[in-house]
Amino acid sequence: MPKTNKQPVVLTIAGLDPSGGAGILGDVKTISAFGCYGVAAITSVTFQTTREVFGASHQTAEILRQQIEPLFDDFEITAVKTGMLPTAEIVREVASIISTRAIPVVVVDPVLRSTSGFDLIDEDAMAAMTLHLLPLASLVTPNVEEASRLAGVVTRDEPGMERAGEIILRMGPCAVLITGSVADPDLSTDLLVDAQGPTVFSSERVESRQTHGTGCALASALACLLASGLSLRESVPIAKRYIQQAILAAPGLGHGHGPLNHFPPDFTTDG
Ligand code: PXL
Repeated sequence: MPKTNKQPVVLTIAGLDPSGGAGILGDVKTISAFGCYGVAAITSVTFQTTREVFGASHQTAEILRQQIEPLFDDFEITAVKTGMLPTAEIVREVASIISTRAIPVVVVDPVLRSTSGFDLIDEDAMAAMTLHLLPLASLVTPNVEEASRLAGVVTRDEPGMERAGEIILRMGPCAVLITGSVADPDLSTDLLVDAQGPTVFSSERVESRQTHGTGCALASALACLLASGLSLRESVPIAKRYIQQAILAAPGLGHGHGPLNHFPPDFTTDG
């Protein structure tokens, strides 16, 4: 009999990007890279390449529930990571499922728009996310544009990011990580805001077009690290280093914003 090796089970509830860089395919690859076991439920089937999103077929709340409920009956799910939640109906369903289960880690990536500029969720979904889902989150991971829209303030510089972080924190999550500050073009600066106050995490920025799905990968990496028992302040630098290595080792596939290498050869979790 093989020795049992209980990996944390991480559920991603997100869209399908058939080109493999973002959404559940990118998430499950990231989850595997962190030694966790990935399970997934599809909120929307998008039609896209690395160049462009052409459209999407959103799932109903009923179809989403039918995917998720059996997973909870079969697995002990340590972390849930949410991505593209395209409609208010879907957001409310996800919030309802999460609120009736004891899930130790809930990471909400408030995906609003694709890198190529396609709106992935509607206005009602954004309002529902603020109202129903953010209060259930251990961590919410907006980029600066998403943070601006959620908080209704400009987040171009560090004081702006801090203000947005505090506004979003008051919506109910335990912590907010705002990513992708452009204040210093040489640095990748993220701001964590939680009950302990604001903390800045900076690393060298990697200039690249191979960035499709970086937000999905960062949120999935954080879900895994938190599921493995690390603190937020331990997890953020590791997740940032993973993204940096995944961009540096990108395979250069497709003709647009290419995918990451979700299994970067030089990456280890211990620095
Ligand atoms: O990177 C944001 C994102 C998230 N989820 C899905 C996507 C995208 C971007 O295209 O397609 C399914």
